[in-house]
Amino acid sequence: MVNTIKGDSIIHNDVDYSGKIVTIERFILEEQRAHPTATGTLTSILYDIALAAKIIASKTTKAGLVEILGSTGRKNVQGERVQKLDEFADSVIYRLNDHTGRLAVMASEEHPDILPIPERYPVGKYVLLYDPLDGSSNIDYNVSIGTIFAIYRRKTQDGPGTLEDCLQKGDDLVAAGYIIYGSSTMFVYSTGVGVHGFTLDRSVGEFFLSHPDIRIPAKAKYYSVNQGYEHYWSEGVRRYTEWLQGKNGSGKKLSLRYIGSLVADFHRNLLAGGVFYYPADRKDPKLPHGKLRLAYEAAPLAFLAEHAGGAASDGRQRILDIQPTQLHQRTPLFIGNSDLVAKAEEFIREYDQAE
Ligand code: AHM
Ligand code: MG
Repeated sequence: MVNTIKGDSIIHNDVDYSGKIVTIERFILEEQRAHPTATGTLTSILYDIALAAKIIASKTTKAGLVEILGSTGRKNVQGERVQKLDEFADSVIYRLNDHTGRLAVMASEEHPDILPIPERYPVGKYVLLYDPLDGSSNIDYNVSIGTIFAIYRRKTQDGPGTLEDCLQKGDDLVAAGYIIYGSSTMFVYSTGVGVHGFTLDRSVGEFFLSHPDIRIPAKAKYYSVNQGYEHYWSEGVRRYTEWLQGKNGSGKKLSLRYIGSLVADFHRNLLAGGVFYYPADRKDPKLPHGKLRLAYEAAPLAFLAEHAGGAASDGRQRILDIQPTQLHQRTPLFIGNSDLVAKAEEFIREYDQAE
């Protein structure tokens, strides 16, 4: 490791960090200063999530090691196998946020009910919903996984936060983001003013601004869907897919990329341009409305997509307009470049109206 400091220029591990070195802390603080009425509470929640991300990242890189590999043998609320790393990520996020007096209530994809703040701690004005480790079925195969989070202002006035505080439309989001544990760890978030990405430098344990003001490129490269489920799709989704493939003279000819890890699929399309979709799934009668969860997956990513110039829909309406009625509600999801999402709605309107 080589560290050279000459005047303002810092060379670290042969990387030149000359000029403005923007850590995630500095960036979030500068964003806060732009809002004179801000109290700093949201800033602190974002720091706490960034810290959770570093702790989770340090474990995900050891996922091949015996002590955390494999299943705990228990099932989560969705009836899926819970792996140890999910539980670890879940508890790190909860424990870093339960005592700060910033949150009124939390909810996690891993728990059937809301997660109250313990009585011994003060309650705050924000609500945190999170999917601690999305794509966890990929852990055993060394494929990228991610954390997704959504922050709302509480709706109730005081006392412990309630279910009502957690059931808010995506349009009411104050901030949302994700962490991708991939070939590098990145933290990507928005408070409604642009979408910004930070890359973790493991050697110093800090996130540095690497992708300021991300915009989805106008020319899309990829479509991402589990094509193996094609036989379960509606006519509209099938024809839409053909359109993306350039059949029937659409002129599109997008490449297919599907990791099966939502954060990784979304992240790639955000940077390269494209559309990800997980339509209503008919193979499993328990999942008539798709697999993905509105509160923990679709809404926060929809918020990011829109603030990066893209769009997100359930095929008929904007994801951010959907009023959730249940904590673990599922939704079909079409997310990415606006024109591609609009086209999905068009096909669904034309062919799937009767459903
Ligand atoms: P999870 O929250 O249990 O990890 O499930 C969600 C994941 C997403 O990351 C991904 O987009 C999807 O499931 C993949 O599902 P499939 O294997 O059916 O294609
Ligand atoms: Mg998930």
